[in-house]
Amino acid sequence: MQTNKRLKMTSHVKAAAMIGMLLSVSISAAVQADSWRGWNVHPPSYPNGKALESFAKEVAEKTDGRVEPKVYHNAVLGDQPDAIEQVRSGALDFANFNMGPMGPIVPATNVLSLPFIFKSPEDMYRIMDGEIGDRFADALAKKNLIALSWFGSGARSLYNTDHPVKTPDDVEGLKFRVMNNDLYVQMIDEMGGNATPMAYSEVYQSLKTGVIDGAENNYPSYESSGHYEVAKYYSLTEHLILPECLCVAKASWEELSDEDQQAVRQAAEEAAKKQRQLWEESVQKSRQKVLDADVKINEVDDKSAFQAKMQPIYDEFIQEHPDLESLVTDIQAAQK
Ligand code: BDP
Repeated sequence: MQTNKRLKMTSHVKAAAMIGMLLSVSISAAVQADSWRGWNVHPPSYPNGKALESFAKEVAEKTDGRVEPKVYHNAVLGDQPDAIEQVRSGALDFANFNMGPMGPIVPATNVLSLPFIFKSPEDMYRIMDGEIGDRFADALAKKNLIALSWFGSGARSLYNTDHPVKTPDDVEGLKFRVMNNDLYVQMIDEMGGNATPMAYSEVYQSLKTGVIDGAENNYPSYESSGHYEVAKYYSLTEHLILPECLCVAKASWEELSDEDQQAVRQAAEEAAKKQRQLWEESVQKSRQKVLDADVKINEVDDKSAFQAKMQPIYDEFIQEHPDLESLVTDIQAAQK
């Protein structure tokens, strides 16, 4: 039988054991499933929520119930930076994390946050599924995060409560919420605006009360968070195409037998496939929903005008992290 370091004895089992000892009857210890707790920032209806649910189901099936994962949606277990720490320490067993807020913990992942580094979500998938993706997984593993597969999150664009952004000049004077990463503060700064890092859960209220004028995200998040209700101008800057991981805590991973690791990895790969399939459909649905709610969507006049503003970020980044230059150039070379 599969042995598991986390054997949990319930009070019933303990009582039974005592009775067994008293009666000098040998009883075999009952093995309870290893209950895994998983974090998700999104609602269960979001593609990532659905993919995590199917991951949980597959893991339970493929391990014959030795691992029983449960997903906690809507960030009820904490905001993303906090949840990353919880998975790193093993307090949580798995999660779907965006690579944006991962930067302060795993510097290599900041390469993925360089604006416009990926030309399209398809390029991002192809590159992350190959040898370059493995280099990011290695960097994550050094920080106790086992990345088993990569989810997509489309392209992020700017939105605000005041006016359409068509050129970098239109960004001036606007204050945007960004994810927890100084690179994004610099990104908005270079575009000509102001930025403040803030938890995702606080953005809606902050837009409503005018603490910020805007934020940036993909269509499904812009819609499911309700931000579109208050920030009606969505401008297609498409400045970030960020991968997300399905990550397992190193502590939880190492408790698994080889066979169960194999099963969990397979379930994670299937979950990523499902998430990517659901993604496109979700983009279209969200786009339609926000249009029906009178959101004004606009193309920017010239994307390369925004892109040109990002050069100092690349220059500084490579100067500060010479060891990461090859990752940047390899990603660029893979898209030529
Ligand atoms: C969404 C990501 C999620 C982030 C959120 C944000 O999927 O992980 O927490 O953006 O902006 O697109 O914080």
